[in-house]
Amino acid sequence: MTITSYNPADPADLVVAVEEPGAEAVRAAVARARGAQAGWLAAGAGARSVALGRIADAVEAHAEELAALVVREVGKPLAEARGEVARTAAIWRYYAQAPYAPSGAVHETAGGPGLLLTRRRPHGVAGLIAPWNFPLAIPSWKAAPAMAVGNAVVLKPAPEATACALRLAELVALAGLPQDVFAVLPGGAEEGAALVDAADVVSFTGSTGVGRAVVRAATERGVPVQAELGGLNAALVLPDADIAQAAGHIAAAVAGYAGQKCTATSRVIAVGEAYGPLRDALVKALEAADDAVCGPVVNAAARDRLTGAVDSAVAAGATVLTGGRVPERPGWYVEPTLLAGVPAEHPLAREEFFGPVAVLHAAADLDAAIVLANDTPHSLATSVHSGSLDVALAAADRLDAGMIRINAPSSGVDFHLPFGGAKGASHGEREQGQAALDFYTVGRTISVLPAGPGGGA
Ligand code: UN1
Repeated sequence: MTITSYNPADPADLVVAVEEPGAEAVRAAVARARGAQAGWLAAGAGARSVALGRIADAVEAHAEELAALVVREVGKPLAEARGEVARTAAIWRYYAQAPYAPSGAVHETAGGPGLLLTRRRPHGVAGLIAPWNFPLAIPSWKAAPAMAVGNAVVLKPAPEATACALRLAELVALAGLPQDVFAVLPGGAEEGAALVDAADVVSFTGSTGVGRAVVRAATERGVPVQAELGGLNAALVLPDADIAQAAGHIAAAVAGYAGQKCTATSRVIAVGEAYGPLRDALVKALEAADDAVCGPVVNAAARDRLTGAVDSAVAAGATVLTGGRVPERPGWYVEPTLLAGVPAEHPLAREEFFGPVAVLHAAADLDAAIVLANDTPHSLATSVHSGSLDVALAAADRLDAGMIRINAPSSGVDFHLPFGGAKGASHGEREQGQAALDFYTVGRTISVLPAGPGGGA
């Protein structure tokens, strides 16, 4: 079988075609990575720090080329692609300091002489399964912390982002990394399953269904696993919000990169009097979201799923406030779309569709808005728009999302802070920041007694 990826803006443009390596090749890559890992750890904090810094340099030195590849392979608008490349370099630079971070602590004994130490050590080989929507940043925010603390890495990218991952591997090699410390194995379900079966620690970002299977398989083997899954993210707009600003942020979170982020907004909840002005401002902002903001969706199946869901919501009584059509042009485009009156149980109001489509709800007051926002197992990122910090912070306490963004789009991530969702949106340790360094290590407790006669029996 061949893995192919096509340009979503120009489906005739084949970006890459590679032979599917198969499960045996994955096992061999993990074995080679395992062979390289001890040397990578033994090289020491200084060597790992320098190597990660060089990867950041290599990404920066090829920034425009990388951004163009992200545009071509996964259809991300250029400004966002450039932003992702800059974030990718920043991620490697941030984790280049992590090898020097303390890896444990010294404790007093409960009684008698001696020392008690804790020390965190790498697991071995990290198996990383990444999605296509952040084809450089997500592999990097998994790989960089794993490598900083001394793991080797085998990455299986999504087929749709194969060329980006292979280019990242070339740049890592250019940075002079020891061989087999960072390997990319393109592939699909077979390679992903083989990686989960062979790695010492597993990190997955992708769909809820596949993620659950990955968690089950890794747990069965007793290896640590984290999974970042789908989000059904709400934006709450209070009557005291700056409505124009809120509409701008929400339009960016609905239509930016055609809504293909697990942090995108798909439910807009207007509280009380905010409804009318927000509806009008949001329709205007979505209609202004052109190719520079929205872009195509990743493939024809994604487009058809989205338009099918919109049509079925309309058949069930919903009103299209804007969008809803497929523009007549080459490429897999869907107009930024806002619907009102979508029945509460309709899939569009309950499931992640991963496209530039949102539903608008009215809530009588903040309490009702919070009940509505929390009524999903996919609680990843929620935005709250209000002129009162007190109100927004109080609301944040009652929202069960993992990421709460006040007067900001639900999408967007601070790469140095823990990232993850509540309830079914995530499994296991957070990604990024200190949480990532914890995830890619396991603690040891070391008890030291004095040697010789003074050391007790
Ligand atoms: C962002 O909002 O900038 O897969 C990043 C995803 C998330 C990352 C979102 N894990 O879309």
